[in-house]
Amino acid sequence: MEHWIDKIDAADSLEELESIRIAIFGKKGELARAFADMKNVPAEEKPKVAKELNLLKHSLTQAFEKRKATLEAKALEERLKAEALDVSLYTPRPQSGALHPVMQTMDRIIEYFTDLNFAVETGPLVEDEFHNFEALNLPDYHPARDMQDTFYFKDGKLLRTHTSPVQIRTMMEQKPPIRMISPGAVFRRDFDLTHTPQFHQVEGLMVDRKGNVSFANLKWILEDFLHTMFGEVDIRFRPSFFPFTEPSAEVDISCIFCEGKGCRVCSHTGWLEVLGCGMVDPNVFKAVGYEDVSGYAFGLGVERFAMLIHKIPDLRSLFEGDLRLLEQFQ
Ligand code: 2NL
Repeated sequence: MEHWIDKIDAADSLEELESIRIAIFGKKGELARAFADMKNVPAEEKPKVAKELNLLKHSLTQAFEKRKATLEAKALEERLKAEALDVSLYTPRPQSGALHPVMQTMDRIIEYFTDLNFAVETGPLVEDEFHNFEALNLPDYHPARDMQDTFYFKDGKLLRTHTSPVQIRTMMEQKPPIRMISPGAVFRRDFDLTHTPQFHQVEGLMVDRKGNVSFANLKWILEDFLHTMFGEVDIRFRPSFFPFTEPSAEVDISCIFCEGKGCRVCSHTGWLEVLGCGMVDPNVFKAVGYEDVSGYAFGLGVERFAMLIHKIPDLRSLFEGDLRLLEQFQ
């Protein structure tokens, strides 16, 4: 029966070894038969034959375990080889697009107001003087028109200098109450370190029956909005002037770069101007045919918000399309 040891050693696979195991060690296997044959061995030889059989069983078991370990190691090695990953293999990185940081900021601003049931309205980029200026209490002789250097077309049309004409159109189409924002691109003939000819605004407008919309309502929503956007900052309202609001205010937050101590970004004032607002001027309501109403309005520049939120020091980096900047906003 020693030839079984050779068979075990020659087994090429775990499957083959298993069938050999059954043939030797199984219930009807060689060993079982040999032990059963013991009954035919003369009594005086039994101890000797039994001892030999036990020794044989022992060496077969050892040979089997050894071969099994070898085959298992081989199988593992083959599996590892088959499943191995070549980590040095070049694979191009998947390119995933993302919204530009200015549009991400725009979306956050819009989300704040839509959560409060403000409608989102849009309008044409090419406007006329009525919707962009006259209806906003800016007659053509008004010096305030100089505040906004306008791109004019030959036919007298113009690129809108703010999104206010969207509010004018909305008020002319809908009856009060109005609760809306107008996000979008605006254009001014202004190009230097801190200005680009195209930028983005979000303006807001709330109109209801006279007495139902107050400056206190305006203060509450802008303070809540700015805390949502900038976290725990101090906020102050400064008296200001816009032709389309009376009274008017500009709103500052405590400088998020120096926490109000004074630095280059805030010109050592400790404050950053972030938006303009006021109560809608009665002349605007007259122009759109509204009577016995009151309302508040506000406007902000999205690029400025994006730069402050992400602490981007240079306006130009927003428009160069440099992937090293953009990839940081994925
Ligand atoms: C700023 C200031 C402002 C408005 C925009 C507005 C619109 C209508 C009527 C009255 Cl239809 N007001 N818009 C009001 C106050 C300020 O923007 O600094 N924007 C960047």
